[in-house]
Parts: sequence; structure tokens; C-alpha cells
Amino acid sequence: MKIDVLTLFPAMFAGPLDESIIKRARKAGLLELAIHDLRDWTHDRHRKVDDRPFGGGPGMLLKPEPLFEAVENLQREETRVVLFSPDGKKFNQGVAQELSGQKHLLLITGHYEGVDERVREALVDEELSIGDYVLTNGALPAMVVIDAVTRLLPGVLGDDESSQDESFSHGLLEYPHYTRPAEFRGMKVPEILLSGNHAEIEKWRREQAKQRTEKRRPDLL
Ligand code: JCQ
Repeated sequence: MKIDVLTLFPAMFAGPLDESIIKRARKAGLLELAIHDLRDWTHDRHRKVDDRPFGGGPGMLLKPEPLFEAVENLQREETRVVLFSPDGKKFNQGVAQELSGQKHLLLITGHYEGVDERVREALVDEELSIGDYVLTNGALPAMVVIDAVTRLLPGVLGDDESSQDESFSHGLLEYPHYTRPAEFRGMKVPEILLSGNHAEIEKWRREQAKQRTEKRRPDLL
């Protein structure tokens, strides 16, 4: 998969995407990631990307010209153009799965009070929110989506890291997990997990996942 990102803060992307599983996916050529500075598509001396809203009011908006020029230069026939903002559709594991099937994503990271509405109307296929709070810009949401999508790409996770088995794919939260030692500071691992009875262990885990979901996330049931 190819992902292009348009941002005013390209330096924010150095670090999180150069570690661990994302780093490995990039090295293996499974993810081709390019971070672009939106100012590279301005033509004035001050590289101006924002302006005041018509009709007055506080804050600045991203102006249309650099965004149109950037998207028109980067997009192909098969591109999905995504804008991040608190007004978008809520991102979740299902959206991540859907995006992981695309050939090319172009992620636009908003800023200030938002973007000129003509960007939404003419350029954006999908507006996404990562949650009901306001961030200073869309760089963190873009990294969240890149991370969630990349780990779903075929070949990215090894057998030990497999995403087949994990919580959101069943629509339930995870059951409790334990590793050695069997007793730590007086806290014991549930006996059933040491029993070797795999049918009973499965049953216990299903029940724990159900109880935990009822208690913490009844909205998932
Ligand atoms: C994304 N949840 C919060 C902030 C305006 C495009 O307009 C704006 C974009 C942002 C950045 O994104 C978020 C966000 N999901 O704040 C303000």
C-alpha cells in the first residue's frame, strides 16, 4: 500500500513511524509512506497556507489553492482522499479494515479552525475523526490511522503477532492474560489456566471476555 500525507508539520512524523512493526513493514516494501509539507505547494514568498474566514469570526482556515494543487499532483485513479477533523466519521477497527484494502491513501491533516469548505466538497472522499476531542492538528490522527491500517496489511504481522485472534475482530474485549510467574507478590494466576484443560480454558476466556465487555463497554454488545 502507498500512503501520502499532506501536513504543515512533517517533523512530527519522524519517530513514531520509524519504529517497530511499521518500520519493518516499510523496510519490506509492504508500506510505502511519503510525508509532504503542504507549504511546498505554495508560490508566494511567505509560503502562506492559511487565511481569515469570509464573514468574520475567530481563527484561520487552510486556504484552498495549496491543497488543490497538492492533491491534484499526488492523486491517482485509485486514491482515497481522507481529511482528519473532529467533524468526521468515527474511526474504528472496521474502518481500518476497509482502508487496509485500498491501494493508495492520501491523508490530509487539518489545522487551525479547519479548511475551506471547497476542499471537502471537491477533494475529500472521507472525513475521519479519531475521537470526540479537539487536537491542534491532524498529524496524530494520521499516525493513528497509518498504524492501525499498516498492521492489517497482508504479511506485516508474523504468526506470533497475528491480528486474527484479537478483541475487536470478535466484537468483544480481551479476556485477562497472565504470564510467569504463577504467583507474584501473593497474586495468583487463575488455577484453570494452569490446568492444561484447553476446552475449559476456552470456556473461561469466552466468559471473561463477555463479562468484561458487559461491564466496561456495553455499547459493543
Ligand atoms: C481528529 N479527532 C480530533 C482540528 C480543525 C480540518 O479541521 C480541523 C482538524 C483538526 C485536527 O483533527 C482533530 C481530530 N479526530 O482535532 C481542528
